[in-house]
Amino acid sequence: MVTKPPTQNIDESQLTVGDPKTRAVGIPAVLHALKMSVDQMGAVRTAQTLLRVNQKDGFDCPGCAWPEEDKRHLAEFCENGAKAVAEEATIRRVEPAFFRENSLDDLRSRDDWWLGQQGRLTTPMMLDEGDTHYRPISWSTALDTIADHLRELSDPNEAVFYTSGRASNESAFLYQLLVRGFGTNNLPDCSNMCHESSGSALTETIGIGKGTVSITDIHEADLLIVAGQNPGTNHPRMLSALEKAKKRGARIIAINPLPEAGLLHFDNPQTPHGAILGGTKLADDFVQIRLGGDQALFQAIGKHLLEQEALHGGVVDQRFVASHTSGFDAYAGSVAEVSWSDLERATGLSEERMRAIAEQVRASQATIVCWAMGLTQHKHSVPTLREVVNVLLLQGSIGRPGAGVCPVRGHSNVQGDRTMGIYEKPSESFLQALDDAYAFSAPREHGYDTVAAIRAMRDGDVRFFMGLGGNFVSATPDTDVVEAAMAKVDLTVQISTKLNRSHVVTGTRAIILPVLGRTDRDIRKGGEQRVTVEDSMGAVHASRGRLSPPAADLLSEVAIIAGLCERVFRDRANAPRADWAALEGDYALIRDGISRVVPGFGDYEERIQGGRTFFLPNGPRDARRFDTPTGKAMFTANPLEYPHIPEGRVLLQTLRSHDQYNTTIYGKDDRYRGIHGGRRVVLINAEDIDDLGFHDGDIVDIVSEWQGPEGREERRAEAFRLVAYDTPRRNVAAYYPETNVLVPLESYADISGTPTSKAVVVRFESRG
Ligand SMILES: Nc1nc2c(c(=O)[nH]1)N[C@H]1C(S)=C(S)[C@@H](COP(=O)(O)OP(=O)(O)OC[C@H]3O[C@@H](n4cnc5c(=O)[nH]c(N)nc54)[C@H](O)[C@@H]3O)O[C@H]1N2
Ligand SMILES: Nc1nc2c(c(=O)[nH]1)N[C@H]1C(S)=C(S)[C@@H](COP(=O)(O)OP(=O)(O)OC[C@H]3O[C@@H](n4cnc5c(=O)[nH]c(N)nc54)[C@H](O)[C@@H]3O)O[C@H]1N2
Ligand SMILES: [Mo]
Repeated sequence: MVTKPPTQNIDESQLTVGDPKTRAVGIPAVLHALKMSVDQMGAVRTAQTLLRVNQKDGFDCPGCAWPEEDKRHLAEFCENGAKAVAEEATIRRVEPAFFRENSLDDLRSRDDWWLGQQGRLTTPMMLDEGDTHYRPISWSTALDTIADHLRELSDPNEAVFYTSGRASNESAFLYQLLVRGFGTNNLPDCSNMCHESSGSALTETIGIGKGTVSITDIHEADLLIVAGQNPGTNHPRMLSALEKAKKRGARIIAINPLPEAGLLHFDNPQTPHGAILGGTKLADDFVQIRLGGDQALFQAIGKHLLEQEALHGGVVDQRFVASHTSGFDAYAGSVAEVSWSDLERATGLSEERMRAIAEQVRASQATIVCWAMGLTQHKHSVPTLREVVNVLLLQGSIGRPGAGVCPVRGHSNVQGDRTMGIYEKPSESFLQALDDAYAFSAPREHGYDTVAAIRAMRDGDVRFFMGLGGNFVSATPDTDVVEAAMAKVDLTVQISTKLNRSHVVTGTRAIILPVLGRTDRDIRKGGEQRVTVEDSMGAVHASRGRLSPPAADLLSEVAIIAGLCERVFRDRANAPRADWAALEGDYALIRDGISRVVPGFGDYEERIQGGRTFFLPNGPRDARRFDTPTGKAMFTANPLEYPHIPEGRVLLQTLRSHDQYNTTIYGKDDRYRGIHGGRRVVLINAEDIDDLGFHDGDIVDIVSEWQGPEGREERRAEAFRLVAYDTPRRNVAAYYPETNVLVPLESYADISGTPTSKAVVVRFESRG
């Protein structure tokens, strides 16, 4: 079976384009969120639910990983958090009758928006070889079938276990134990496509793959640089923190090819000032950089700072550099050599402009750089982030108040999942601790990351795939390749809350295991359970669902995984030892296991009582301790890289609209960018439309071009409307996941392996 992502059932006839907004949130956002919530949940459940988001005894917002403020508002939610909650807490249901009425072929002709709109999954479903429809099965048959299949593999490395970032600490920890107990490290995760570049660059340079700031640091910073991030849509609660910093006198520099509304202006709906009086101007300086120009910009800042140091002194924190860093000379040499004309070409900014930006950095006593996908999804993302670290190290802006690195994570527990060992390259110390705690010997050989897993599936080396959440088929690059690869697997299993494309593009056999979400009450034998999560700033806290679950016998992620452990490890000589039924009945027993394996979780249970939050240890932040080979923070010298765009071509970034959560599409509007009623648009500079011989509003195919080992490869996404937009010349933007079909599997970041979702060379073709 080779399928094609659907285009036939998509109606874009209502698409309209208006003026983009220059300010974010305000009352319209609140009304919009409430309307969607009431549509999905009804009025009573809306009230019950939204008041519980991010409260001390409520549930953690599944929207994003931005931390909560210490002093919580009664309704600590944002428009897009409310949408994420409504999507999960919907009263719509996908029951066995739905699968009787809709064949697999019908479902394959639907896009992720339609699939998601059908509601919560309620019953385990199975698709046998040759079946045209899924049919219901019992929980025990489902889990037995999976365990039997795993037992029959000739090598544990024929199995792949994917994780998305909503899994709690408890389920993620148990999942990696299942996988390693079974005998493989094939644990690709969404992080491979997300902040892997941040993890790679930070581990190497400062000795920890995480950010070094807390929310208080954000409030106390002198200068906040927000690069490659669209917080107004993707981390709206961050705007309140930026506003607070601003009120204390911080400057904000926004670095982005697009003038995103949330970067420019914020109307905080929770204060009268924002709701009525016109809100806060956020960015003092908007830097409209070219796609992939950030490495050059940070080199330029470093170059200017070093020149000023040589002329006048007082710029570089000499004490910090001497005592806490290594590699300074090589770094200084590399930026001295790079030419301003190359930096200008890479960024699209003049030398004068870049020096003016650098002057703002020089004037700051405490600088924080925040970033997201605009910096991590390029071929040269790791060197780009090393340059960010270089600039901060020059001024000693790491490990002191109001200063540091702030990779802003996506999924609400993606950082926690990695802490729990969801990683294809686990450290020896982690594995040793796991072995000791569970009396077995975990495999040492590294496993597949996301790109490697797809290759192995494509090549017929994988016979089993399981997804703990997520939507592997739609989220990964090179959709056609992935769909064909999925079909080569014998059994694909998805543990999911909602229907998505990964349930309908399957292996020979497929199983859907419906699961409780964050908002659902989780009662197991030992009583009502809570789970824990880690936010983007390394703070851990509990989350407890409050709503009645979509079906009475729905299991939690923990219960499903514990059931599999029980079955897979039965009669196995080298397998983790634990009382799986007891763990399933009381998650505190899992937390006890975590506290024995993962550093920083001592007294876990006590530290999360009463809604309390605790911080995990962080060497750079806590004590300017850098756990690198030299024991110091490392300056690095990185040759300048930036994308080269061939004649007649443009560079495409794939991004999120305001109405989606990754592959979950809430609706077809992108309010801040002025797009309504459709998603198949390309935002492009008006002069480029002219130069390429098209007109604003033309419908075109997007064709990506990639030089593969066997010559030039082409990939096509059909029927997109060209929309004139304020973006740099030859830099265009279109929504993910519709454009994932264009991203070549082999186009990924050096070192981190993250697909280059923000840099795809494309051309346009008129449609016949
Ligand atoms: N509502 C909502 N919230 C979400 C998500 C969601 O889909 N919806 N997804 C969650 C997840 S998993 C993640 S990872 C985050 C994603 O959060 P973001 O990273 O904000 O998401 P993107 O839409 O990919 O936006 C990328 C931004 O970077 C800019 N950009 C692109 N290329 C470059 C570049 O080369 N340089 C610079 N300086 N800027 C560039 C784009 O113009 C855009 O503003 O959000 C999380 N939160
Ligand atoms: N072209 C392009 N591709 C990208 C990106 C991009 O910017 N451009 N961004 C990348 C990034 S940053 C990321 S993080 C990935 C996201 O990749 P994924 O994490 O794989 O995708 P999501 O769309 O977040 O997954 C949504 C599905 O998760 C399931 N789900 C939701 N909540 C729960 C839960 O509590 N438990 C369980 N078990 N399941 C649940 C639902 O069934 C839902 O359909 O996509 C990546 N792909
Ligand atoms: Mo992400």
